[in-house]
Amino acid sequence: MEVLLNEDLAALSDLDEQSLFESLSQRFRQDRIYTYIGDILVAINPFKYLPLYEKEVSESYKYHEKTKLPPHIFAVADRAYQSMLGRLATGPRNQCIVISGESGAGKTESTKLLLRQIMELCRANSQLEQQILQVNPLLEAFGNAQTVMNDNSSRFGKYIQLRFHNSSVKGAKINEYLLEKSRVVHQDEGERNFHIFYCMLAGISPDDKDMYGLLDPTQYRYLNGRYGSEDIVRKWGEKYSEVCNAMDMVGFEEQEKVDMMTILAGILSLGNIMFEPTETDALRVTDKSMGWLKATAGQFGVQEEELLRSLTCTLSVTRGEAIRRLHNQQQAEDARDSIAKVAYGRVFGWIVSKVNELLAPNVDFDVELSEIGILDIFGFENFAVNRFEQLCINLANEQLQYFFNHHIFLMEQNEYKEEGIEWESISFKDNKPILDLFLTKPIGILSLLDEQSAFPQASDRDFVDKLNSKFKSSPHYEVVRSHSPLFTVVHYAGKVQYNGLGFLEKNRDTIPASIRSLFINSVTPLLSLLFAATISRTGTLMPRKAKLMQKADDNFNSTRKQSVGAQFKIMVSVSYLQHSLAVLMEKMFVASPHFVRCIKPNGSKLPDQVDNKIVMDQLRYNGLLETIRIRRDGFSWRPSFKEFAQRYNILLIKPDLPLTKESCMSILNTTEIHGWKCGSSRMFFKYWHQEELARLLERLGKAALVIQKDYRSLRCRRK
Ligand code: AD9
Ligand code: MG
Repeated sequence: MEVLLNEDLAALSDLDEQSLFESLSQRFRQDRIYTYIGDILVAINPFKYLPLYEKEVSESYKYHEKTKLPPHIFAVADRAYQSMLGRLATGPRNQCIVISGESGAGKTESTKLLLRQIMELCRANSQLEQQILQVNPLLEAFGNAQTVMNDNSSRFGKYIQLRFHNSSVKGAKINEYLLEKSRVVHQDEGERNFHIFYCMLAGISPDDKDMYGLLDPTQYRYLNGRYGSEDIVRKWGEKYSEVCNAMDMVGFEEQEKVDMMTILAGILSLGNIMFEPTETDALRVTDKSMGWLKATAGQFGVQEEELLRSLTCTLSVTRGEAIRRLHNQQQAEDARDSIAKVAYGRVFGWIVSKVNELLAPNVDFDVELSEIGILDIFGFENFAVNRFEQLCINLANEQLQYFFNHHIFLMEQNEYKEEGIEWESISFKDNKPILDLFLTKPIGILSLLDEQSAFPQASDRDFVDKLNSKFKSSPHYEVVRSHSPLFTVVHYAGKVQYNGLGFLEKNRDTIPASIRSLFINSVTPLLSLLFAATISRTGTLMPRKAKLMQKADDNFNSTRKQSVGAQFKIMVSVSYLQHSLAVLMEKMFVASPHFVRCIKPNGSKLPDQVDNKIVMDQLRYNGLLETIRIRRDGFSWRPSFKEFAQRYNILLIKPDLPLTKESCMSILNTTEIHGWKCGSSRMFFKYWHQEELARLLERLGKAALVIQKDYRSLRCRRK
């Protein structure tokens, strides 16, 4: 089958916004949700089942020629895998697949399809393969939740690294980015808590329900008293067995699962503890919630009095003297919620580190592994109320957009200039100024946030006032006149108004030392472990001492003096996110990238509907028009003379060819490939040249095989 012209938009000669939109929506109406822009895949979320992922389809895309089959997510998997094996091209062996798009655009589904297809491609060790595939349902249950934008919204970012030796997978590693812990204690209208709570309540056996001390779902405040129709509950029940299954497959032990569920039950009970003032200064737990206090203490495996103490007062040590400060009602409720958040966050972190332990490659030290990484973060969000979490999420997306721009526009066009290639510059919407607004030191939004977080007396209002005075003239910032601490950032994907309430507290992300010691003494082994150890940036559990040593040579984290015993600082969360993303970007910059741009067709999660404005906005802010231009006119593959000559000298059948420009030209002159250019140190090729050359090599390989076979049979006959 020959490729239809509009399967690759980089082949469109007549190009403007309207024709781009028309091409995509016309294809979408025919259920052709995938389209290429050269080597980039555009995927429009169909919001319905399409028969695109069956076994035969998966088979047909293995080792396929791109031009012979319609665009597909499996083609991206194939390309990444072949490139990792060095079959397709020169360049770094490590690959990264970067999936972007706003919330609900289809990133997580694409990630799962990619993983599945890569596992199909390297079928080697079926147990490991199954383990890797089961990681997703597990992480989704604990890290995804229903939001108004997406019923299965990722509330954390992840980078999955698949590790290979030659063609077979040897292990995997997950890096997670900033789980939205606040969801455990609060959900906005139309949203839910993390899936796992509903799954557990729906799927657990009556006996286990008694054992964990779980009651009727509508009783729990952290679930907003909302549960669901019978149909939904049945689905959750099924999901629960899937999750349990996944835990078994990945390799969790029975006791660990029990502990995990007990902690979740404890979190639910904790949320129901309410306080009321007494005639004296002290605060007490309401009569009605005394039972919840008891239940929580039982589920967490801690002393009831100790739990009560850590909820109702703070103990600090100043100059060797212990001082107890009684909480007011708000402080007690905050303490309760922060225990819930930190306990959940640690369970999640522990799951990730456990997965990493179980899936670590079992190979000798000197075995060199290559890697395919898949990045699936939380998509850009703009809700009715946008909080600290949205700021972090949108900043991460800002960074990803920069990575895309850098690769597709900046790097490429710089090379044309450096190498003397004639080129008419293509402009693009550079979001560097927006990143600078956040990241410039010492006066970016993040620095100001960290600075204000360090003052115990500073308020969220002070923080927003600071922002207003510093950035009022920035084109990417807007002052909002209001009694509430509001401010607007003009992101690459649109304006978002943030509510600064709670920013400082969330950014401090501290838990009182008393809570830590409460949990360390828990008789639930997992809980005690989670608080005795701390979770490192790489996601592995490390003992506190090792963490402190790491901290010593780590100047990113604030090393400000803390009043002894008063606060146990986990991290300054937004800087932490920033740091871990920067590490990730470094990793991605030295790999060969593959881009998947997901598009959401409408805002109502409906099939067969294209909302012109919503789609057009995405095409615009994703810079798709400019991307098409650069893919059409540009040279996306740029090997050095040495790389090229080394790999393709075989086409001249001259193994000792010098690795020079002249050799490259001679090689290419023996082929019928047109349209390439020669720079001062490297060659410039169109994206499709790579495949043409791969085909030539393959043909040559086959010819060589035939010659060998003839030669062998000749020898046999002679004998
Ligand atoms: V978020 O930033 O995590 O909130 P994602 O990850 O971009 O978002 P997700 O992959 O979760 O979106 O897709 C949202 C929903 O769209 C899924 O739950 C599916 O119901 C639907 N979807 C996405 N891709 C496909 C597909 N290829 N086929 C069918 C799809 N349905
Ligand atoms: Mg997602």
